[in-house]
Amino acid sequence: MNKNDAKKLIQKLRDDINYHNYQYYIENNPVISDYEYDMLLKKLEALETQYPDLITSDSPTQRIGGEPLKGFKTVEHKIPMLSLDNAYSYDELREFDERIKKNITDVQYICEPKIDGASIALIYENGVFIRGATRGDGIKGDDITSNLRTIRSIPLRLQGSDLQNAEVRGEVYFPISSFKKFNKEQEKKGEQVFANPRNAAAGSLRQLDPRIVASRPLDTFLYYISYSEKDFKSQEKALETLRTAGFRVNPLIKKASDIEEAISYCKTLETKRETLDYEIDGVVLKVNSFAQQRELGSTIKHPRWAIAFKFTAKQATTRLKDIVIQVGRTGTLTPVAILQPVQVGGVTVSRATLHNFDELKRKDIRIGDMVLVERSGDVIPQVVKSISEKRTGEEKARAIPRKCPVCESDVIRTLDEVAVRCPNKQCPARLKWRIEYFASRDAMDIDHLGGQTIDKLIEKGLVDTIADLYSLTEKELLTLEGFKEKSVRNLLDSIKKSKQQGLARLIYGLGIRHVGKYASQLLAVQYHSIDELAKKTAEELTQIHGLGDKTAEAIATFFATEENIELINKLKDIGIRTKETKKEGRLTGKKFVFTGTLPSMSRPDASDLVMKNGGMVASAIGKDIDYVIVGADPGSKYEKAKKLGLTILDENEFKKVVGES
Ligand code: 0OX
Repeated sequence: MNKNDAKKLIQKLRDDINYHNYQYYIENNPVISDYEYDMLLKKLEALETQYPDLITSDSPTQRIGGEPLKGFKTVEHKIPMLSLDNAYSYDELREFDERIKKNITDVQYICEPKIDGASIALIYENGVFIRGATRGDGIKGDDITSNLRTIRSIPLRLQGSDLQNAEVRGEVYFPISSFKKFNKEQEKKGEQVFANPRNAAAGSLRQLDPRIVASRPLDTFLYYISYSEKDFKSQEKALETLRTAGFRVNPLIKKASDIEEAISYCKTLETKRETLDYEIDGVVLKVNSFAQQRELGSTIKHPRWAIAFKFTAKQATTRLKDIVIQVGRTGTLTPVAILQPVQVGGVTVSRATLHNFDELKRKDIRIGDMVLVERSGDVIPQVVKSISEKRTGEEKARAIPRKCPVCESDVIRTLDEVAVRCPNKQCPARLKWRIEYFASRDAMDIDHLGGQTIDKLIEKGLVDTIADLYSLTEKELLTLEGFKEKSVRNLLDSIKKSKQQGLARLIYGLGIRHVGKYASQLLAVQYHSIDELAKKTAEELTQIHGLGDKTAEAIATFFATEENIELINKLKDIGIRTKETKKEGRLTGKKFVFTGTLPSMSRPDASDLVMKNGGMVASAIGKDIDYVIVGADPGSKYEKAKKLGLTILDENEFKKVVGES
């Protein structure tokens, strides 16, 4: 191919890739597979390697890469980034409206979810992204261009001609669903965990190595054109322009014709808050007309034409009364804060996680401290920081325990791990977790076997292993405090019933590291019996599509351990179902995800129905999911499914698909 042809082809490939990028990241409507997309990108990369002088900064190949920086340059914003005035009640919004109406009549508002992320300003020249900065102090910010380039929803070249030379503003955020996973992994690697998605977004943008930023799932919403050659009449038009230029604009933004309508919007949005996959901390109301905005002008701090209505805070301060040590299923010791109970965003919080001892030391949190507590998304409450100004000198630091608080074994702490562990496999704390896990809803689903009952069983020495549950007698159970004939009967019945739960649930209930609900089903479908599974080497296990190396390794290790084999043999003797007849059904090969409460079915029943027909139930949304079944109050999975354009069904439609209606 001569250079001229290469140039043409390069242009065509870039246009195609930009189009598909837009379909995927902005429209949530991919029209080609990931594989096809990767092939286009590979082809472009090959051509650019052959003709390096044809590489331009707006090429889709230029998102990742770039060497780590030594530090960020400080840059001045074209127009100062003002902050927003706040309102904490609907009456304050009405006062804001009154102030506006002193000067102008007939005002309409644009209501925007207030994204709780990191603010950014992006500059485009001749339609090409040339610089991006943090808000900083509003006048000057950090030049974080190479980090922002890695975010797929930020176009490197704009569509259309409206914003050729412009500065636009918006928010970078860390999706809540990815945040939880991300924090867990950071914790495992011994790296910094973030208190909330906002800190994770801001912290990511401060990374000096753009490749690290590229590996994080950051996303954006844009909401403001701070400078452009073309004039727009209103915020509504500006948002439309941003959208057509290729930016992501929040789909929940609405126009209100008066302040009462805007207030209803705030109320509705607050009820939706928990269902979104991004954090919002309020609503931004903006006077729609730009002529009116100009008339109102700004103070040195805030525009007079906008206000932020703040939702109930999800943070509160309270006294940290104690730090107790919790021993987990794998023996990991975790410090947990016991708090003076406090309301955080409408929920009473009396315990909060402190993650691990490194975090505890890093944040210098002491018993007796006043602390800032936060609840974000649906993650467990956490202690953000201690308020050191309030210290009296009486506060006490919590040292890393040398002994397990439950069984008093000496703890171990390996160099590469942040975790402190109790090495005693027979530690009652571990046994409790193991039984709880085995009995849980997605595993053997044993009703009436809660944490307190398990504690009592262990205390009395009635169970040493999971298998012992099945030999419990009426007489023994009657010796437990609070147990009467009826409660004993109920418990024995549900233990008996669990024998027939089936292979997938059994594998899951064994609590093998890295083996979740989905992997358990894959294994059950593949091997049909626990004995077959136990024979497999890690290498053989990795052959199963969808099973990772770490998981395969963990399974092989589990079955290479004598006491586990003993347990399996006991379970077989008891008559627990450890074999599965091969299931071929109308749902063979189909993957389902459930979110929200179904009107007439329990989650385990619905899952069983899928598995009975040869299908599988996954817990996380991904592109390979065939059906997403949505009930009342769905979680962030619903948003994600919509974003990926997956098939979404309600209970009735689900029943039709499984052939039960
Ligand atoms: C947000 C948000 C922040 C631009 C002009 C006045 C304030 N966090 O979602 N700021 C603004 O507007 C700025 N809008 C928003 N939606």
